[in-house]
Amino acid sequence: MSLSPKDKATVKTLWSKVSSKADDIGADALSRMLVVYPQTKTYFSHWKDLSPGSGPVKKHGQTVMTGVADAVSKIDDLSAGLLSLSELHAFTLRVDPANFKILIHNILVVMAIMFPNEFTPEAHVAMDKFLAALARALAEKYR
Ligand code: HNI
Repeated sequence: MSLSPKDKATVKTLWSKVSSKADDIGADALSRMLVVYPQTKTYFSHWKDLSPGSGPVKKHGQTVMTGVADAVSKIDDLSAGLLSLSELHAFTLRVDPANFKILIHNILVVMAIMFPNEFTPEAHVAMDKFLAALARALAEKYR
């Protein structure tokens, strides 16, 4: 499941094509997560409006995608690169790591919808591997 040098190059190429729309990807992915997997709403009960495309959903979608962009730049060592973000989610936010898989699934779905031409089978498998590695790195501090 680890990323080959070719997978890494493919992720970087796909990211370079989609990153200008990162805010939109984040907003839609987070919107879908909250609708399709409503159990995830518990972490955001302090928001006034959790409906798709609301202000806080857009803002946090942006925040999450900043984390994804950061992870792309640290693709060679995600465990070290995402250490403090993992600690934040584990110890401070106490997010159940099962939810990482849910969010990355939604990010993948939205990329496929928004970039059907760029989302080739090869790009799909590389991005899927990368997001799974990102989720594993985020879950690292839970043990
Ligand atoms: Ni997550 C805050 C990145 C998954 C709940 N999250 C952040 C921040 C980043 C981030 C970046 C801001 C950190 C800071 O303030 O220093 N989160 C990511 C990434 C993923 C992810 C890259 C996986 C792709 N987070 C999740 C999931 C949940 C989640 C799956 C819950 C379902 N995150 C939160 C919460 C906060 C948060 C809650 C604090 C937000 C707030 O404003 O209260």
